[in-house]
Amino acid sequence: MKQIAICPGSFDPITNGHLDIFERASRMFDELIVAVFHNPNKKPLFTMEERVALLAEATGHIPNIRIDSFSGLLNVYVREKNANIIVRGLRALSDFEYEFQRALLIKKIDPVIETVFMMTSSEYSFVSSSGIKELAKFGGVITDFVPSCVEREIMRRSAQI
Ligand code: COD
Repeated sequence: MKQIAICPGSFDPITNGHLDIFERASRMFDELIVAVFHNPNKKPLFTMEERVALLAEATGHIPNIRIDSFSGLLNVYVREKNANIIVRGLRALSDFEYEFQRALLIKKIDPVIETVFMMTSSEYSFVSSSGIKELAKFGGVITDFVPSCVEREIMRRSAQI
């Protein structure tokens, strides 16, 4: 049976930390679906369509990856895609506490679904979407931390950040 894994997130915007997780996870599963969550309570910098387009551009070199979006409960979406694995990245101990609780909650409501954690690569351990936006807002250089398409779009709209 084809092993499909889901990598859910806000990806506002995708960073090299996310990309590193996608590249490594795509080698572990037959298909990796990167799913952008539509959160009605958040005002993202990039619209859903923009985040999907940036993810598609940045991951064009990964053959078995698909970019999608979803709203509502993650476990329902995972089942809709005939998957049973959620991939999450871990940076620090603070990530672990949050992720551990969420993984246990998902396991409780849907025991078939497994959450797989991947450690960040050390060079990206401090990279976050919010940190990148703050760096860009105050004129910092973000070249080393995001795919070039993201740098281009952030620079283009730097007045809005
Ligand atoms: N290195 C490695 N991993 C990283 C890095 C990095 N530098 N930066 C981020 N990551 C990882 C994060 O730890 C995360 O695993 C993933 O990349 C995505 O990160 P974000 O910040 O873009 O996404 P989140 O954490 O905001 O995503 C939250 C979800 C959308 C997954 C969550 O809100 C959700 O599941 N919503 C659906 C509603 C639902 O079902 N809720 C109940 C579930 S219990």
